[in-house]
Amino acid sequence: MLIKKSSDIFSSEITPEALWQNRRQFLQSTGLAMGLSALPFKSFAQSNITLQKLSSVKSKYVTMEKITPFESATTYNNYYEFGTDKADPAKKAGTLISRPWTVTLEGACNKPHTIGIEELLRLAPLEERIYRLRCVEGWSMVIPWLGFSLSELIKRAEPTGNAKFVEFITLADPKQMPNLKSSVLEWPYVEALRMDEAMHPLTLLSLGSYGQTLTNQSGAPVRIVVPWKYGFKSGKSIVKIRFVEKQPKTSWEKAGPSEYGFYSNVNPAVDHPRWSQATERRIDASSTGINAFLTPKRKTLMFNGYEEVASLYTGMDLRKFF
Ligand SMILES: Nc1nc2c(c(=O)[nH]1)N[C@H]1C(S)=C(S)[C@@H](COP(=O)(O)O)O[C@H]1N2
Ligand SMILES: [Mo]
Repeated sequence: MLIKKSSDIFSSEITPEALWQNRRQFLQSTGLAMGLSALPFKSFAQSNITLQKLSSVKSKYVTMEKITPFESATTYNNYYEFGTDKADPAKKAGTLISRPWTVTLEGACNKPHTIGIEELLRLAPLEERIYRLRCVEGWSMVIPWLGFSLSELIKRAEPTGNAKFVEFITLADPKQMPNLKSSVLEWPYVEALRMDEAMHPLTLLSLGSYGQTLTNQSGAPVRIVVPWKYGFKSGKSIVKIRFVEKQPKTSWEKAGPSEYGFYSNVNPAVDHPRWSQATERRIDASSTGINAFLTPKRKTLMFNGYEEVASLYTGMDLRKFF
């Protein structure tokens, strides 16, 4: 069924056991069939490894919708550091060095620190969360992420009362990223959330997808996923998380302040100045490239269907704070 009542597809539903088991079998048959404990993480540098064995928690954050094929989700990407064409990241992100990797937490917090990727992978049980991702351009996907709530990491830094916003700074290394020579955006790619948005349990720190570590084009080795906001709020390849008092300017706000607001909540009632946001096209195997324009449109849902976040915006005019 293409059109469902929005209440049918909320992410808070639990996948029926049978479907979940099928997914497990599928995941176990993909990737490397080896226990993670058998090898240290260092030996996995650059290759995608199965994270299945670390994924012990059955998440309540799943949607029943058809999962976007891995092939589509990893060949139709936005990662402007590697080029602005949807096919560029898959072709060019092979030069990204995702190990060793550290994430530094700094700014308005009692415990600023740097954490390595191996420690990050073990910070909290990895959950498989199946989220819709809605790009501001009008396409969407359904992706099985692996990760845990960003709040787990934020708590460790003990943000102070001055930490009103959280800034996410991503990797910007011209040696690894060919398109940093272009000025399409200001580098590094910077995104930010209000503190309560960053602490919301839906906000995910993702370390994998499709049962394995993130592919480079998907934002290896660690990215943010904020499912109720347009995709550009979900920064890839995060190196720094900074707690700040003032609302930061993000790369997209700097590039087009009238088009890309700080909040960027998915909202079918507030159009982008140049196009409607009322509908979207779901990307799948037959809908990439030129075929994307032949895929039937579906209605975009308020907050991308994640209505549990509505209380974060009580009393705010979401036309003004778009
Ligand atoms: N560092 C960085 N993060 C980024 C982007 C980018 O260009 N650079 N593009 C954003 C946009 S516009 C979207 S829609 C999502 C796309 O994620 P996906 O390619 O994994 O679907 O990543 C976001 N994160
Ligand atoms: Mo996007």
